[in-house]
Amino acid sequence: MQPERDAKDRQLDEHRVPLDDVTMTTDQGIPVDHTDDSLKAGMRGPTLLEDFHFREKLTRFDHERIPERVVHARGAGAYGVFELYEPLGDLTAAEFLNDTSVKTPTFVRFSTVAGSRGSADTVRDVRGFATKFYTTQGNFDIVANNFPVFFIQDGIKFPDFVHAVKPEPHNEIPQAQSAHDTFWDFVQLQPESLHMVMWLMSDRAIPRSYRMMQGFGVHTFRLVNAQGKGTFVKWHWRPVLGTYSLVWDEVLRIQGNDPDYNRRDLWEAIERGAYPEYELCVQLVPEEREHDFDFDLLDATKIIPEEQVPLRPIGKMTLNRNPQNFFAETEQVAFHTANIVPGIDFTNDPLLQARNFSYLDTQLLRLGGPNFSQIPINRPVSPVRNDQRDGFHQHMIHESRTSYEKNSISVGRPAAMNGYRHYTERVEGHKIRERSPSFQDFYSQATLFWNSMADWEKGHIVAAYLFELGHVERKDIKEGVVAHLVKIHPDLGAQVAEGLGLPVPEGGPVHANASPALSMTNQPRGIATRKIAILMADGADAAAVTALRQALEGQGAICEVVAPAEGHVGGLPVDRQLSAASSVLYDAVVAADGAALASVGRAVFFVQEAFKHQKAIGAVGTGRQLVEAARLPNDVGVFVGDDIADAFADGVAGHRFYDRDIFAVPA
Ligand code: HDE
Repeated sequence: MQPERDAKDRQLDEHRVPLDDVTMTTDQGIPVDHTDDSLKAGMRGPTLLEDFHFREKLTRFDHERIPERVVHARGAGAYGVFELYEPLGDLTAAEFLNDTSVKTPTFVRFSTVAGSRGSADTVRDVRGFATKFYTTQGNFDIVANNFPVFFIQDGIKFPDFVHAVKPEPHNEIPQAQSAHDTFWDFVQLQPESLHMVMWLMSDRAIPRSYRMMQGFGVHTFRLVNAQGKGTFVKWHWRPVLGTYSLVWDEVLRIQGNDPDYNRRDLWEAIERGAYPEYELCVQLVPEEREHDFDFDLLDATKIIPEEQVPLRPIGKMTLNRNPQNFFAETEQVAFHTANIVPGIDFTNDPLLQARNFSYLDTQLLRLGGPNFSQIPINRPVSPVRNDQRDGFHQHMIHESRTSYEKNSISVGRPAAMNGYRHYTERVEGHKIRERSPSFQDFYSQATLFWNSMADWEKGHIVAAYLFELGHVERKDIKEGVVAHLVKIHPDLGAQVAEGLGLPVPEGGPVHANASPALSMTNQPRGIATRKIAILMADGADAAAVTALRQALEGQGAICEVVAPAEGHVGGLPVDRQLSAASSVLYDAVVAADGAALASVGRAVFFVQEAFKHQKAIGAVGTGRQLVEAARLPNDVGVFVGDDIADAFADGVAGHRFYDRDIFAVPA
């Protein structure tokens, strides 16, 4: 079913250019009759300057590129709609948070942070989750990440941090990786980064899908109601499908098999009508409780544990439309933390204050001047009326004789009234260039994160530190990091030190606090939209496959038949040829033939690799022989027989068999 057309979609019609059955023209609208040869003086002569079509075509090509985003360069976007559950008038005056009949159009861009525009999707990195709400009162942006904290506390450190994580300047190595000396040197010298780095070393940094990851506004913002009363708020996006991640060995292989893995997943889900949904939740803190916490609400390296302040769901966003042109929409969209509407305001978080400067500043360069908000994707659906004028790429024809305020010449001209009012806050202090003492605890919440992890998550975190620090050349940097890790938790520090062959430094006492909500084990589970490969050849039992498939697809899973050749197998259409398929592109695998496939190395490897990545493995009919040929060291999460549908589905929903021993699997 096609989604309803909303105000933003209709507005974009003004800019859409259908390209069916039309004559080619120049940019001046002059018809072109031939575009394969330039105009030359004689058959073998030089090209003539007067060939305006040739010159224009080349010039336009030469100028196609714009600067990529200085961070978050690689991304993928989608349109959606936000629907409110109940009016929030007691908290905020924002219209779109007060009227449940309003469907607010949105555009979301997901991204990685460190890599260039062409880098692979499945790198170890933070993911951006930026949402533009086209509200009746103007654009409101939540420029979020999939981690709830950040590397630094004060925006003045942002250039230092980004320079450290980006490829090193002398040789531009490595691309889209934090596993290098400058990043870890920054970490050891800037311990405020330690909490965020715990998230970065966890599997949260390698999400299975943009559709299966949380989003966090990170900073404390403020809601303000019509009476001017403020309430602190943290924004959370919670994916309806649950939160799932990949595993490290898998992502390394996906990078080769499908560098567009997350982008493609988002695109295909929307094309298929499996619209990604996210609940918008808030954590609310009354102003009177500002100082009730053992951390500072203005410190962006801290979370408010959900057990302390629960999440309140306030509405749902559904992504239901893919963009039509990547450059025009996804590349040119411009987000800004300072795009807020009446009823929402900032706090004095020094990271947020810096962002409120940086985003507009960067758009001016990246999008070529001050009129970037007139680019279709950035245009609000509410009217834009003011005295701002001219500049590069001005698209509007302002009709008035005057463009200043106040004036007595133009009648009915834009007047400032009933608009956005900044929250009234009393502020006093000395001008100082110092960090507040309330920002000085760098370890407690890193410890909280570690304590909250399941054993398998802890194991992956240790492995990630070892991989990353294993790529660091300087021993003093490794030692510096390990000295911090023992203070986060002696177990963490000891395991990493031992793996690096370093002495285990003296730790200190650490607290035992935990926040169970932080573990991915405690997130909702299901099999909807999970991808399952069915390995078939001509000997497969098509009836058994069809029965299993119907049971899985009935719960929303996607089954693909993988077979040695394209066409049909056992009467079923083949979705992918075995030589073009890989287990890492699926969540689970069913062996449906063994008579032929047990002697095909690629099919055997497919099963072994899925086993290594702790995925559910099923076998129906002669598929048992394929599983036997794979010589798996144990049968944890391996379901064999013709009545496996329920148990196998449960296994897929559990995502992975983390307790499966995979140490000896060579795949
Ligand atoms: Fe950003 N960030 N950021 N950031 N950020 C940008 O804006 C910046 C921070 C985030 O899909 C840039 O248009 C500073 C936190 C996302 O287009 C730039 C600081 C969070 C995106 C910029 C931060 C984010 C950006 C680069 C510290 C999570 C991609 C291009 C003071 C809450 C948006 C651009 C998109 C992009 C600056 C920290 C999220 C340079 C100075 C914290 C999702 O303006």
